[in-house]
Amino acid sequence: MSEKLTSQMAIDMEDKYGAHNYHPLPVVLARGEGPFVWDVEGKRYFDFLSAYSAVNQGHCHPRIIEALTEQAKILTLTSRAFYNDALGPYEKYITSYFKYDKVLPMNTGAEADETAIKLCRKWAYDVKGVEANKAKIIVCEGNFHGRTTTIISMSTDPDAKGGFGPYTPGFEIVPYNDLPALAKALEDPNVAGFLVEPIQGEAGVYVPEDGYLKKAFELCKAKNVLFIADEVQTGIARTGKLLACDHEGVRPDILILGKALSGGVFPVSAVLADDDIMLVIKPGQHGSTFGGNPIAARVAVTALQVVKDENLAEKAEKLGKIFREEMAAFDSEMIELVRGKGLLNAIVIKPKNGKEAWDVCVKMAENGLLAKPTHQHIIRFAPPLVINEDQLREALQIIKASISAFDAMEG
Ligand code: IF1
Repeated sequence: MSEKLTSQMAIDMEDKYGAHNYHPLPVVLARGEGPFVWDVEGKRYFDFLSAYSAVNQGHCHPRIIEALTEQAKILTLTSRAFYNDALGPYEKYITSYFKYDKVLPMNTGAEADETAIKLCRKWAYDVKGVEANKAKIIVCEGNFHGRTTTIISMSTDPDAKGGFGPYTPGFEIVPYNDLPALAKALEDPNVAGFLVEPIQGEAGVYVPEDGYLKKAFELCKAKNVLFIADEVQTGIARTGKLLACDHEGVRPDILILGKALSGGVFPVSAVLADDDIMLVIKPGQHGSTFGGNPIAARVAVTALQVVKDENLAEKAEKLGKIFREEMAAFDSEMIELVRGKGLLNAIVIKPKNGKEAWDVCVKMAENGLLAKPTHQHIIRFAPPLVINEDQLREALQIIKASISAFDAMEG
């Protein structure tokens, strides 16, 4: 009988046998259900990271697990060399759900962003008439769109970008939430697209001023430039609307989805666009072994149905307001500000006696709530959208008590 795995044993194994490309909190999880996860010793936590907004529907949602397990018994992967009986119905469902002509199914968020970049460039050459290999895509300072070599080529984060050159050309960087800078960059006739997160997640839940997305969209339209929204993290009801762009009535020319598109049970991402853009990619010009596989197709349909059936966008809107009101009213020397939309929120921590956001996260873990700093002083709070009001208020008590423990310390 092999000995029971303890947290320390699991941590030691990952350290010895796994690449050191992460620095996790010292918590070893073994089970998840709804807004909760349990570690190997059986301790329960509120999950306030949701796998970076991939489990919006809650951990192991029964309907999504059912779709996963049923399809897994029948047909898992055909490749796109052949048709299958799950992809067409999924494509019909998701294009109707988000109101676009077509979808290009991929697996990870980065792959979807890469797909959007290729689609935008090809549209620039075939439709806009940009000279071959001259297409440019505007991105924002503080952007995060994934970890591939091309995507980090447009990053402004030294940790994400440094040491991985040479870089892919064809990207212009402008400050986020800065319309004059965008307008200036759009003067270049070779600009094909503007790729933007409606709220910058990794940058620390950076919410742009009201009207930024709408005006940015209008500036792009005036210059025949594609507005590309990366909703991998902000989409699927996270910010209180189905898409973060919906807060401003913006319909992206290219929409990028991932993470919660599968409810966190399988890698599923998607790029949506209308025919005049999507059809510039011809057979053999793009694809992926697992893209649009039958499991992904069945899981994504169910995950999207759950979002609608359980009114997750409305819940996120209502509970997000409670979260921000409660945290804004909480009097603490360590809280500089609270910001966010729906249930994508963050607090900026003012260090005290050498204690920083990381220490607050360790204390919250001790008290039964998991969250992780993004950058040194910002803690992101993003629970599964299935959390109910009582659970949210219980979680708020844990957050406040954890921070108060540091406030109580003498300076
Ligand atoms: C990690 C960050 C969040 C994303 C947006 C595309 C992708 C992501 C807006 C790529 C992925 C994940 C990646 C994960 C941590 C997490 C993250 F901290 F890295 F930046 F959420 F903010 N667009 N974000 O947020 O999707 O290829 O990962 O499926 O790399 O550590 P992916």
